[in-house]
Amino acid sequence: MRTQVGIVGAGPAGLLLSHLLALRGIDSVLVEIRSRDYCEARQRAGVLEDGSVRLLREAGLAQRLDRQGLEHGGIYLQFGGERRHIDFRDLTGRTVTVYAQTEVVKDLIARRLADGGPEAIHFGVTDTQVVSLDTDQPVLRYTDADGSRHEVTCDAIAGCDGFHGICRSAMPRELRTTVEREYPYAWLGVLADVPPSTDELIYAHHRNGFALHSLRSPTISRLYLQVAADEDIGNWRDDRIWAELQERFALPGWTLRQGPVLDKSITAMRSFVSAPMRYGRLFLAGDAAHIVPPTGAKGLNLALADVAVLAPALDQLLTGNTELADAYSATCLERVWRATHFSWWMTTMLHSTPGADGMEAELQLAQLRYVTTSRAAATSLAENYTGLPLAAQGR
Ligand code: RFL
Ligand code: PHB
Repeated sequence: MRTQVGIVGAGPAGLLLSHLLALRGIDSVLVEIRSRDYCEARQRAGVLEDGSVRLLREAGLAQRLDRQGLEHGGIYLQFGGERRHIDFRDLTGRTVTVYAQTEVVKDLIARRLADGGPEAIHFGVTDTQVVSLDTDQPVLRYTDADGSRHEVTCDAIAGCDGFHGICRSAMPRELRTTVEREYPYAWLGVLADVPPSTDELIYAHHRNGFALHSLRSPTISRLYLQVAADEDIGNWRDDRIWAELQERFALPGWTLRQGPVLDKSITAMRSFVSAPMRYGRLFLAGDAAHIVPPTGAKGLNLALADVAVLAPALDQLLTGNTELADAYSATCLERVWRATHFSWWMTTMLHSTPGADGMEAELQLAQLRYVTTSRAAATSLAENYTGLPLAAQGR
């Protein structure tokens, strides 16, 4: 078999890349180890930057997003018994949109299958391999859901297979640099069948630990609690989760509505960057190359931004011009490191570090007071949260 671009992984990065390439008349084969149902149900991110929304709109993918996405003009930061608003619209003229990653993935899968037919995405594959990466005919191998082995000769391969994928480690170890930090806490995420108790997201700093009130729709809330890094989900019955959320969000005159818990899980917190994002004809995009802690709501947005740079670079590469492909890694890494810094900054400002001394606690409060009272400091948060201007993305 032959295709122009082999794509490993049907997460947001791989799916959007396959669509952007199709818009340019470029063929791709997309392979995914999980089932379609699994990909569509996986609970993850919820906030799209202004630039991500525009990217999806320009790619003709925003019909449902424009109807169901909830535009938010700011966030609340809560600490020391007060809840203060950061007004993104006023500070930057930009907003973010709450639209779950599950919905982005559903829209992308539906569109690829409608445009490319059932062969556009191969779900449920096993034993994915990428080889001959330093030649101009790299090869993608996989076993399909019926057990047949396939070998696809490509012009380029995109490794969009997430943090636990196989593509990153297919690059020679001595040519890769990885920088990593694990945080001494995790997030317990809860999906609850109850209307949100807030009009915009609440990021709460509390002595018991951080809490976040987000949402999925006018009837579904998404809530997070900081828990120990090695926490066992079995220790968190629903009534304990609600009691802890009530305590961390407590504010006179405000009530947190409770409802049935639909889903709960624990996510580790880490920062990770592997560079460069290219080896020969293999290009990494999204979580395959970098991970940020979720406090800055950046992971999904970075994945989309990478492939917005990759699609034109591959288009040019296929015509024999390597200029954009040669610049791909550096272009993406500039945005990745900005987001890595912002996500680290939000994370360390808002969480309680186990064993921290009184100095650290006071420094966090001083920073929170500053960012909610200085227009300059608030603008810095707002422009990072809503996303870098598209010009810095190389588009
Ligand atoms: P994805 O979404 O992980 O998709 C990668 C896809 O590749 C498949 N795959 C393979 N396919 C074929 N062959 C192989 N050998 C393969 N190995 C893996 C996987 O099954 C999967 O379908 O990566 P992508 O596209 O780069 O998208 C990135 C985003 O998903 C990610 O950055 C965010 O969701 C991060 N993230 C969160 N971000 C937020 O902003 N807020 C959150 O609340 C939030 N929660 C999360 C998260 C990431 C998580 N992960 C990765 C464990 C919660 C979790 C659990
Ligand atoms: C979410 O809605 O899942 C969400 C929102 C903001 C974050 C992280 C996760 O910072």
